[in-house]
Amino acid sequence: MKTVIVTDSTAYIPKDVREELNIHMIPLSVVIGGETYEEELDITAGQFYEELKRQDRLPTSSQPSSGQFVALYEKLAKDYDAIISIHLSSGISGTYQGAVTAGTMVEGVKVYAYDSEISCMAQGFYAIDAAKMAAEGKSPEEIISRIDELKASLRAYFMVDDLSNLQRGGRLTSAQAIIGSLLKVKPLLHFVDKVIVPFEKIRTRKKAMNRISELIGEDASKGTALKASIIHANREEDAKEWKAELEQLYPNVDFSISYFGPVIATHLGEGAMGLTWTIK
Ligand code: MYR
Repeated sequence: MKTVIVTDSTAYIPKDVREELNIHMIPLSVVIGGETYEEELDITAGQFYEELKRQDRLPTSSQPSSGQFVALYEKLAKDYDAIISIHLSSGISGTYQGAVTAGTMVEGVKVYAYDSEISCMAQGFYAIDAAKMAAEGKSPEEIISRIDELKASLRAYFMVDDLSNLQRGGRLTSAQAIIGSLLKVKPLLHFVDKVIVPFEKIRTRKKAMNRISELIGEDASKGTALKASIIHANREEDAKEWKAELEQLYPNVDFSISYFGPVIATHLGEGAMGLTWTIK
């Protein structure tokens, strides 16, 4: 049984890694300045942040069309028996549902759509491990059971400079009153049951970062080997500094740096920063 991995652009897995591991990527799009761009293909994160400075209207995002899914699955059906298609949380995007629907429309290949219930490099961790296992000839069931294991240990916390983007895009589910009081602070956010909710109210960015550092410390002290990724929205220098601090504190954790690309940054805004980790 030959299995191949598909994920969407919001995993922000660099192109060379995707190519090396044979991970196929389906792009989501952003509309900025009246133009539609498929992220990671027509627009890089760097170009997006530059363009953002020139625009006074906020960008919007959209999921891939079912035609895009069907075209990719049909192409892969020529060479593979199974496709595991791993997507950003169904609580924040219709992309996963698009994969499910397209999976019922193609013949000659079995499509396993997988709801990561998260996004960005957390989803990337799943796709990367899955692709390594697919290359070793593991069955779809074995691969999915490994992704479930990573998911059970996955934690992700992030903060934004300004909550209004998330509010306007309708991706922060909380009572209006709570959101109102959060606007004055830098809340730590996380995912519960596929949607974004506040984790704790914290007043400053530095305190929020220290709190995240404490949280990974709790897991790191249990002795299980962990991999972690700092995710930033155009704050590469801060991300590097934080990585150096975290590496000193937790030498047994394997840290990397990744980014919030155009689609996710449309909702989080420039300056957002987060940390995700799971078992190695
Ligand atoms: C769409 O238009 O379908 C895409 C909507 C994307 C919403 C993104 C909301 C923010 C997600 C933050 C992920 C942080 C992961 C660590």
